[in-house]
Amino acid sequence: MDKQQAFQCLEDIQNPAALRQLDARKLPEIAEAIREVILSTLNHVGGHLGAGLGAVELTLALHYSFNTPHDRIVWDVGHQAYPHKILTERLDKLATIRQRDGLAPFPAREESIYDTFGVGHSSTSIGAALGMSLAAQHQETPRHAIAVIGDGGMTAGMAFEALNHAGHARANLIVVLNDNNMSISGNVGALSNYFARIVSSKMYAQVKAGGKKILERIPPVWEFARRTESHLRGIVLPGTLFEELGFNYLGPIDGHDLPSLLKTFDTVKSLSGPQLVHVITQKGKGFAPAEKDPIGYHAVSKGFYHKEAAPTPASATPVKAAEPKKLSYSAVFGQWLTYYATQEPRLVAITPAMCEGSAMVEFAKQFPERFYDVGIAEQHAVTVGAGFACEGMRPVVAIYSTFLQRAYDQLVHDVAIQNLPVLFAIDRAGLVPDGPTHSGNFDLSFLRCIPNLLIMTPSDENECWQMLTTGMHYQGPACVRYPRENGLGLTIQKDSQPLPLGKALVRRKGQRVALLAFGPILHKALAVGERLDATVVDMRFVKPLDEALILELAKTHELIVTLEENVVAGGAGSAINEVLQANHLHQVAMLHLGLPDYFIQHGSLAEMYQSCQLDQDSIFNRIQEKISHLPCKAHGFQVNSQV
Ligand SMILES: Cc1ncc(C[n+]2csc(CCOP(=O)(O)OP(=O)(O)O)c2C)c(N)n1
Repeated sequence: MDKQQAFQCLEDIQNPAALRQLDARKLPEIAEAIREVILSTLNHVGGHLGAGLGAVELTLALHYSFNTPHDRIVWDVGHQAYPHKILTERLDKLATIRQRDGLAPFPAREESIYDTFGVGHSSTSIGAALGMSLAAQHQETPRHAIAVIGDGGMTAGMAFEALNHAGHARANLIVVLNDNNMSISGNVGALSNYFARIVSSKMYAQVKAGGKKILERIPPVWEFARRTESHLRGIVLPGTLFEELGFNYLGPIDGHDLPSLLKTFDTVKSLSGPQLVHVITQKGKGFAPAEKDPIGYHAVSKGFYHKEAAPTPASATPVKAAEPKKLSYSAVFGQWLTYYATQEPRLVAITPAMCEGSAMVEFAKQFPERFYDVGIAEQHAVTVGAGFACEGMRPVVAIYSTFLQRAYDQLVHDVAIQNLPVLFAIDRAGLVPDGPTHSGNFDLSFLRCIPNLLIMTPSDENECWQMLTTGMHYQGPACVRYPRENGLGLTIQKDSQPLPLGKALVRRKGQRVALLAFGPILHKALAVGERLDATVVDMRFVKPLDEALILELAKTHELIVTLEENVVAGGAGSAINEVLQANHLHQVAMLHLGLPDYFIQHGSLAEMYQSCQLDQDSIFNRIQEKISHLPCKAHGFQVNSQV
């Protein structure tokens, strides 16, 4: 089926009600069309691929069997919801996904009545669907609530907290465990092994049923099989774990076999109490490269699939001068980790299921015994790090800013109160194109109020390296927070010494206005500083602050501007204001530039900065505007229009 045929096939099925009018025998053709639409669209715009391809039949079967949107389907994480968006009135908008004013990357309640719960972070679906089920009970509204959760999502404590509650409440809740044996990396942990054993024992049972007659004619083999059977029974009965938690277990079933799925969902609809349907799928199903490399095709950039592009003859390829390679901050962290592990034998590295995203693949390869992927379990990642630190090890917890939100109490209670030397490498700080669910906008505000923390904001990759080293040398908890972006292409000074704690760096001396920048926003400040002839400072430390320098600048300048990619509320700029107020320096004017008090929707980074006036021109204009309100404005500021 080509792209045009695929779109034609789906145009008549704009919503699940229309889908439910069709003969079930038509569903495989629709599945093929959905895959073609996803592949061709993502080839133009990029996005999450593998999980959606793996959930096509499951999505079709759910919308076909249940009366959506009256029945509530809650997707976990939401990166697998592209087929769902296609089937729920958004086929024509799929090409806008993840773009400004386009479809959100994940289900979003404001986008569609079919998106019952906003997601992006994993392992929320069971709890949310349980709430919906209990609400239906209160409201005396008969409806099904269905949580669809991956085997990766199931590794989080939250998922088990919800199972525990549902089993106890005897709620009418259906949990569909979409088991593809993958998180972003291969799924890890004892639970993942348990799922695999369920599947293999079921397969064994099927082989046994079909092959018993043949096997009986070969006694030694049958004897072996019989013994294996009793052994398997001893270690795993399908679904025991869930049944012990009060769920009725159904499965495992082939998640690409539509008749099986439909039959199972029809059965499950008539049952009351908590139900768990275990569905086996293949991530990337239907697209061979993604089936083979599910990690590489978890998410794709545009142009990943060259079916439509004319092949370029090798001789016609223009020879480009090699550009200096700009490493991402994540890559710098990954290199630092591998380098530093050779110097510090006590170093261990922990990731909550983000080995690739946090650039730890090389470390994991070189130091497998010092690498811990703990599954999607941010809270545990922090606490297990604290345990390591208690015993004199030097744990590094690599975690995205947005996911650290989950582990706040662990950070305070397990690490900071005990002043344990855990180094936090906080990635994806600030805005990211996925929008509010994944942006790391709050960490400076929620970190700086915790006693004992050292908090550093590198403005380039060299500083990032140095700060990681500084954090490793520090005898307490330390945080280095850096963005998703690339650095400047600098050569890294690998043998650099730890930085003096709490010392900022004056990068430009100017007059009257001082720009105090935290993190890579420094480079916008430097450009604006040139135009205004302002002093520009790379603050480096949010905690401890360079108080002496701040006080001096406040005494010698008329306006202090703070810049950070964090919400203004309670952020690093507020910290500077606190210092000034505590020292009775009221005469200096202040302007805090940072992220606003609303969520910034997905889009390109440039668009996101513009929308909240954190692009370079807006920064300049906002400072100019502030200057125009200063009491001494009559003196006039020299603005260098050439820069
Ligand atoms: C709290 C949280 N931590 C980490 C992530 C990053 N993340 C996105 S998808 C994913 C893997 C999910 O695996 P699974 O639930 O099995 O879904 P699959 O992709 O296999 O369908 C991870 C770790 C996240 N979204 N939320």
